[in-house]
Amino acid sequence: MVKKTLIATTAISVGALMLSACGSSDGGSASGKDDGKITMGFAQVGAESGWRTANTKSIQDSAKEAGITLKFSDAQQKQENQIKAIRSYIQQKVDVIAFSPVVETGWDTVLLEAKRAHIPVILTDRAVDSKDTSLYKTFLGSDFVVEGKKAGQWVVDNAKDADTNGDGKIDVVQLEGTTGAAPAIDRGEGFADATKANPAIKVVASQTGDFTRDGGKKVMETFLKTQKHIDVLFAQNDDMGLGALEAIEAAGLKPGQDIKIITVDAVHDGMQALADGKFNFIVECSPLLGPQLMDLAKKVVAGQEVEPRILTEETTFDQAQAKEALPTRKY
Ligand code: GYE
Repeated sequence: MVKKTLIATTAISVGALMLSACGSSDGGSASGKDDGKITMGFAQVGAESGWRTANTKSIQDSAKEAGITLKFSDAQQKQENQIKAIRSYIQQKVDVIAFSPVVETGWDTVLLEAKRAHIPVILTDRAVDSKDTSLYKTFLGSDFVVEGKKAGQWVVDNAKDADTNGDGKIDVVQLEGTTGAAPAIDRGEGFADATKANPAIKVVASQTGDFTRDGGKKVMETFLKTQKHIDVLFAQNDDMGLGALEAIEAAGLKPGQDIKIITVDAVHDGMQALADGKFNFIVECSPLLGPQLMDLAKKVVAGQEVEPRILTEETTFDQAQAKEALPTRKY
């Protein structure tokens, strides 16, 4: 465990030097346990999707590469499990805590406990809605509102095609992510915002599929039973879209043709469905946050200032672009 005697206001460029210089004040070592290594406690959301699997691998691989000792926990999509994990990391006196909050609300108490224990916290992937932004050092991840807007913009730009029964109305069903999660809230908001441009586009049903294939399949089955006609499905991640494919095919409809499908993530199976013509458009959300996260961890442990918000760079894919990108896709 690295000693936290460093002064945060010191110039950024000398931060790394300070780490070794300050350590010498307590017996010649930069670390309380003599190996100079940083220990990170990481409280992961779960293993709900292909995105999450790729994200976990990225974090584990990059920790190894960066020489950071990783304590990793899987909360199975439950906030109480994440809070428990964070408390245990505080007790174990890790050097830095990173986590991807399953939902936005309800973090202030445990984050305050970390702050009082002088353990810096980095948010990765998902945001919290805490008013007190001093409770964490930075937030690394995507802009989910922009992702939702890109998805909605596709419907606006392809309105003629998206009206699959040609009745002048574009009836959209939406599979939402986990209720209360930042990507579910923000993608929904972005989509609604972009589609306002065309009054013919209406979200006629919207329900959570919890970001899982199974959830996507079950909810889509209900939509297919309850809706007279569906022109477009907006699934807030690939996995729910992939689950919905099964329901659509089982109902005797052609995904990608009878129902246009837009998803978010661009994980391998989603990209395959897009290349196969079963999805129509994917908004990319990169799960490969590990390298940047380890870099930030080193900086905050060294007491350096970091940007409070670090955005991931992302693109979009249509069917032709998916075909081209698939062979070299890493996840
Ligand atoms: O889109 C979804 C996952 O928080 C960005 O969580 C992440 C989302 C991702 O389950 O597939």
